[in-house]
Amino acid sequence: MNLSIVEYPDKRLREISQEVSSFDADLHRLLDAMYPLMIETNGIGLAAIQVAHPIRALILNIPNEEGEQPDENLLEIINPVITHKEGETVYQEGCLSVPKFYEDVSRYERLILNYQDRDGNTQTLEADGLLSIAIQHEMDHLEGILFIDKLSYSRRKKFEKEYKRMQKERKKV
Ligand code: QAP
Ligand code: CO
Repeated sequence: MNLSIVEYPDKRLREISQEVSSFDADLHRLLDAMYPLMIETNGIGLAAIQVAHPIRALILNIPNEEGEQPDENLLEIINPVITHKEGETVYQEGCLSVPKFYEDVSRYERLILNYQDRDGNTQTLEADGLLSIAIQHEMDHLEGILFIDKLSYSRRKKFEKEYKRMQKERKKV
């Protein structure tokens, strides 16, 4: 499966992702192809819609203290629902679909998540720290929401200007 990252301002990032109902070989093939792409592109999280598959599936691999992402730390999250959330935390986020731009975003600090794994089994996860932030960032993708949508009006304006300038530079090469 040949996947590539859909980048802002591509309208496909604005679709609402659909619930997964078949936990079949097609789903497994997609997840299996997303993982190496995420690692190659230095990502820690990737939603299926970012590779043009608008389904409620996402993967995460949060680096450990050594900055490594061993395969056994891969999380595959299907049809996630947040059942509890608390606190507030601010983190400088980025996104593979918004390359080379980072800005502070406010999120819940802690959450409890219900989701399904690749075989359709129900799982529960308690998350805080970067994992909690990443889950919320990736779940926003399922609703067509990007982290830049959460910026203040003035920061968003600054982003649009910088991003357009950067895209012009990228077209030259
Ligand atoms: C979402 O983001 C996230 O601009 C995952 O040039 C972000 O993996 C979760 C990336 C912050 C938690 C905190 C971005 C790679 C990767 C770039 C990513 C880039 C290369 C972003
Ligand atoms: Co993202």
